[in-house]
Amino acid sequence: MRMRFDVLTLFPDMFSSPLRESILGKAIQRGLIQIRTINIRDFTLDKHQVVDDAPYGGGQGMVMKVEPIARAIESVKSQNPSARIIYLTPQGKPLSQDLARRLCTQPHLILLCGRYEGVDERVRELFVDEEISIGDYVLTGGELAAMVLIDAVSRFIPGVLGCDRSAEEDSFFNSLLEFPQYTRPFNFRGSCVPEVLVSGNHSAISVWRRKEALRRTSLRRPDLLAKTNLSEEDKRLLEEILNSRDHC
Ligand code: 4FV
Repeated sequence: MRMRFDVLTLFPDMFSSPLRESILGKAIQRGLIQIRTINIRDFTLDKHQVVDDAPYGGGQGMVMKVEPIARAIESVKSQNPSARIIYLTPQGKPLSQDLARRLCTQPHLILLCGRYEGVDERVRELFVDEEISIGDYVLTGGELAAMVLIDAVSRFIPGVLGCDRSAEEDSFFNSLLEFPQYTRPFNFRGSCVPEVLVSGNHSAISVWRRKEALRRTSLRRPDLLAKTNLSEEDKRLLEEILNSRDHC
């Protein structure tokens, strides 16, 4: 399984270093993922290479013109008509672990990065297959959102996380937040690692980890807990947590 990401952007150099480091960098070297940047400005026909214009109806800011984007998309689609076009925008569906896992089944994604006030509406109507948001805030451009998506999706490609690790064990896998992690030293300025973690009792360790994941999720993201199908054991652990909290 390997994936190809074609990124349509006005700032291709933004992608040079972030994706070349560490795990993603190795995955690129090993050919598990391919990332190609395409400069939308290269698809203008006028000598000033204009890519944006004032919004019809007036208002602040500029809008990205449809023609250069259309030519850029058609040039990529001419090589692979089945490529799926994703537009990164705050108006898109929220990126999640489940959505990242689903996107990982697509061999070829075209990621469209907006700038200014965004793209002309006809880009959405005529070309975009899916709109995705990385969060309810406004960025200066879709490039960082595209990098976040590439990172989250690539982790599901077998081999990217290294032989023994799979994204299936992560936070949100069973839509709970991760349990606390510790490593040496055992005692740091008087703060010690929970005894159970050095007990060697693996069933006690997994119960402790499940309980701490439930505790953290119920405290920080009760919305996630509502979406989790809790086992009887989970409900018992949550009871303990709530009772212990009452007694705090
Ligand atoms: C964004 C987000 C985002 C909006 C205006 C680019 C900016 C500018 N993309 N998730 N949040 N995009 O803020 O994906 O064109």
